[in-house]
Amino acid sequence: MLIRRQEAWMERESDVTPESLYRNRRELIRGLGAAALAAPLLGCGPGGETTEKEADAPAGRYAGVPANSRYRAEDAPTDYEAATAYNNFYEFGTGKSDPARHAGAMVTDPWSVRVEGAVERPGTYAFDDLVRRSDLEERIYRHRCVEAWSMVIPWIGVPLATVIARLGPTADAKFVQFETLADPAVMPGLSYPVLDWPYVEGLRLDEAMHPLSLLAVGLYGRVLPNQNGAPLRLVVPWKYGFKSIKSIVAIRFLERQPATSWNRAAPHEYGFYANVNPEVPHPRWSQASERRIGEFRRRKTLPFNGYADLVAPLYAGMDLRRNF
Ligand SMILES: Nc1nc2c(c(=O)[nH]1)N[C@H]1C(S)=C(S)[C@@H](COP(=O)(O)O)O[C@H]1N2
Ligand SMILES: [Mo]
Repeated sequence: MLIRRQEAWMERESDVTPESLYRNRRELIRGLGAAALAAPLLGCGPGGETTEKEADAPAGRYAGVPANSRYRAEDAPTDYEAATAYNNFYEFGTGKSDPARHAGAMVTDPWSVRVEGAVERPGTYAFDDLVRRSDLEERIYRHRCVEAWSMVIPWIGVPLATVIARLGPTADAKFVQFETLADPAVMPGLSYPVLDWPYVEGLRLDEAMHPLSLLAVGLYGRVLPNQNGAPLRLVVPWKYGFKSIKSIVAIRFLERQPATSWNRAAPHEYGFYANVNPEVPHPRWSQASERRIGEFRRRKTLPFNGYADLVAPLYAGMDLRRNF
């Protein structure tokens, strides 16, 4: 059953026509232009709740957050429309449009995150205590799903290392595990045993501390839409997208390598590391190329999703075919 569902991934891709993805490109570009102009006026307004209306406005809550010029993929960003309408968030269903349809019911404010395990300052943290406005920066990252489609997304977030350093992992902490909300009242996907809920993911501590690892709270200058993992999701751009766990409610510091959802579901198909690697095919499809959403021709997939110069040293001496 599990295998069937996963094969359905590939087929569902054809549901999204190039037309629907291109539809709003012009509108988006105009919108972003307006946002950039409006930022000095609107960007520093009072904080507080961002309604759906506000998120749709030209300048979102995070307009004016400084761009980090070191981390700007040169590729053109994917349409906002596509990035927020074509999602994987299985708690809301396995179809690509299920998250956008259902995730609005998830309450993301107030939000708190449990910090547990081998850490000096464990406890339950309110969102604003974990992520401060002054932490935030914009980074444009490539985003490569294990299903062989990709996007380019301007995220707003805080380096994961900044948050972890404040929490103070102890010498025993070698890994970090993250856990997603699992609320059957708002997540219809939890009724199906596609994965063992709650969704969990993990990184080695040095991967988590790597400057590329980001805790995202927004995209395109706006608050993260629920379907993209509001209010707080991981972004690890050199790994397949399933590592970038959404709507995080717990961060756990551990001595041993933690369980991770897709690895537990199909260990021969989804490794713990899940580094983007065009040379290691998924057992049921090639990873040598990808379909960039909004483009017609496939692109070659790059080792570590194009971030090899920054992250390859993390894996020195490892056999990346075994540790896939
Ligand atoms: N909790 C949770 N996190 C998740 C997923 C999920 O189903 N549940 N899907 C993953 C997968 S497979 C991908 S490709 C990305 C998709 O992120 P996006 O919808 O913002 O593009 O989220 C990842 N994080
Ligand atoms: Mo994915």
